[in-house]
Formats: sequence, structure tokens, C-alpha cells
Amino acid sequence: MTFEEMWRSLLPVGRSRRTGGYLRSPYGTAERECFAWFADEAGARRMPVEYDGQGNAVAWWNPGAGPITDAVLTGSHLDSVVEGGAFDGPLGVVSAFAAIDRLVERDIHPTRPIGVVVFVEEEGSRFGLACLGSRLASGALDPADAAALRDHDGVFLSDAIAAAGVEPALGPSEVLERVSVFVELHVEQGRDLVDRGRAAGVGAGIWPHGRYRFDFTGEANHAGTTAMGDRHDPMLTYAMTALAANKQARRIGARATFGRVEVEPNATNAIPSRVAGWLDARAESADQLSALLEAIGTQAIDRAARDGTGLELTTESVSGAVGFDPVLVRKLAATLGDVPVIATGAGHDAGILSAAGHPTAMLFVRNPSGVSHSPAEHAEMADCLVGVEALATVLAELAG
Ligand code: HGY
Ligand code: MN
Ligand code: MN
Repeated sequence: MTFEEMWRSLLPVGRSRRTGGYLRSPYGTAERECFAWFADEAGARRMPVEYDGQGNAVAWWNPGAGPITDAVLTGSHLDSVVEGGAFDGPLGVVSAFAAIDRLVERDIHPTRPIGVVVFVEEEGSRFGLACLGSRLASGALDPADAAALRDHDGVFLSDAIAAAGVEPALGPSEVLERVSVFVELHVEQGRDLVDRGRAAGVGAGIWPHGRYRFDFTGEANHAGTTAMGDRHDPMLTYAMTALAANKQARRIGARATFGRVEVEPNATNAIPSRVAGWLDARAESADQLSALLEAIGTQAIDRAARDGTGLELTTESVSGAVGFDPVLVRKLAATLGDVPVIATGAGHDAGILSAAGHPTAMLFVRNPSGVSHSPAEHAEMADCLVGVEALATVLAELAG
């Protein structure tokens, strides 16, 4: 199938008719349908598929039929954030198959195996830890810590994997030991390329980012009979903390988002007993990120003291700054001509593999609005095809 045909065949899977947004929750029905699509596309190209103990999948193109070693890996993820867009993840996977098709059309025979990978739970939307599949595969996450993760319904990770038909065996993937370089193509989640008027670019690195859980506790009470001065309202402490986070991030040009909040009892006419808020924070440097968290944490504590509420702050995950392999970045930029080299505030599996010591780089495809993690996320077909050509050229260069 051509890129357009593959894209059209994957597009409807897990898309909400009401909003056009995607719900491809890891190991869930729609995401498993995406993996079935992946296996079909690999089968159509006679590429054997290998799965590791967390359900990451790699389809191998090994025309030399020798041992699979010193491989070039490309691909991305197929899971989505809740109500996410169509391109975040899938563009890298569909483009990988299309790029291999282009190499075959150009009669290019790689001297090294090429793998197309799908990492599971990149968004961290089910088990709360972003890039869960690549962290486990690369040894960046202790399997015991992963085994303790539960989703919103209390389902343990291994049980979710088993329910999806994969034999759970959490931990480093032997697959990655056979990989020498990883290039991930991804839709840009920002406006750098569109502001430069360019269809594609090479990734320079990824900002440090972290996820932090704020548990605010207070005194449940009646909304109508409790005077304002008599309240210990965790919703107020949460709201002032969200305001402080916004101000602090603006002040230093960082990013701070409370995108997820849980309220108990979540009743219109009751002052809450508990409010849990998850902060996603990102900054250009690790020092800036720590300073941002320090400032927000201090203001949250001060506010809790004022409101007579309790606060527990838990760091759920932190990823340091990623600088992609400079030699690889230069090689990609030289191979593709004068394409821009851009940094990103979005996390990617490429960042995890890079931090684990695998030479890694990224290719980005223009996103006309820059909007992502939304049904409005978009990339023009012409730009997607430019991305495929760029990826094919890079794979030809890397795989000899
Ligand atoms: O959150 C991120 O930056 C990525 O899209 N998972
Ligand atoms: Mn992504
Ligand atoms: Mn994403």
C-alpha cells in the first residue's frame, strides 16, 4: 500500500465520531487494532515481527538475510493521549513502512538490517509514566517499579499486557542490543517549521520535563452553610497553585500545565475533601526545571498553610535534557541538504533511547498550526510525503 493508502487504513481506528479525537489506550482494543494493522503491513512486506516482554514490536527488513545485528531502527508509537490527534506517533510508523517501500522502488539494498519499531505507552496516558515501553526496553526503568504501576481501574501493567495477548516479561529488550542507531520521524508539536516555511527538519534535542502529583487535602463541608472564613478548601489551594505555576512558567519562558485533576467527592454542593492535580512541567535546562518546581512547590506550601489545607507533592517522572547524537544530527542535516535543526519541548521515545546511550536523532514534519495532543493536530499530505522521502534518504545513508 502507498503512504496515503496506509494512512487511510489506520485513520479510523480509535477515533471518536463525536470529537474526531483519538483514544488509543495502551493494550486497549483500539491500540491492539493498531498493532494488528502494524502486523498486517509488516506481513505484506514479508517483514517478520518480534515482540519484547512489554509488548514493544519490531518488524525487520533484512534483505541480506544475515544475522540481525548492527541494525538501523526507525518507527515511533501508536498509542495516543486521550482525545489526541492522528499524527502524534502513527506518522512515524506509517512513514517508516513507506520509506522502506521507497528504498525498494529505488532498488537500494541495505547492507544492514532495518527495523520498524512501535513502542508501547509512549504517552503515559494509562499507567502514568511517559515512554513506558522504551524506558523498560532500554533499561531506564526498574521492572519492579513498572510492575507496581496500576491504571485508573487498578489494573496492574503485567495483567494489562497479558490481557492483550502478550507474555509479560518486563525489562530490557534483547532487541535493542542489536540496534546501532535509531531515527524517529514525528509530526512537529509546535510552530518552528511552519514559521520557517520548511516542510521538514532534523531534531537537535528535547527539553527536560517532569510530571508531578499534588495531593491537596481539606475539610469536606456544606457549600451552602459553611462561611468562607471557616473553610479548609483544597480546591482553593489547588487553584492558587495552578495560577502560581502559570505565572512562574511565564516568568522564565518555561511550560507548566495542570491538565488532569481529580476531585473528591466531586459534588456541586460540597466543599471537596481532596483535590489531586498533575503538573506537567518543562524547561530549556534541568536547572530551570528544578527552579520552576522549587518556586511552584514553595508557593503551594505557603498557600496550603494559609488555607489550613494539607499538601503532598510526589515527583512521578523526570527526564533530563536530551541532546541527540551530534555526529548523527550533522550527518542527517548534510544528507538532507539545508534543513533546519530544531529543538522540541515534546518528549519522545527517541529521547529515552538517546539517554540510554543509543545514537539517536529525529526528523520532524511540519505541523501547519503547531497544535498537538488535540483532534485539531494536522500535517499536510505533501509534507508527510516530504518526510517519507527524507526518511528514505536517511535510511539509505545509514543502512548503506
Ligand atoms: O508529552 C509529550 O511530550 C509526548 O507527546 N509524549
Ligand atoms: Mn509522540
Ligand atoms: Mn504525544
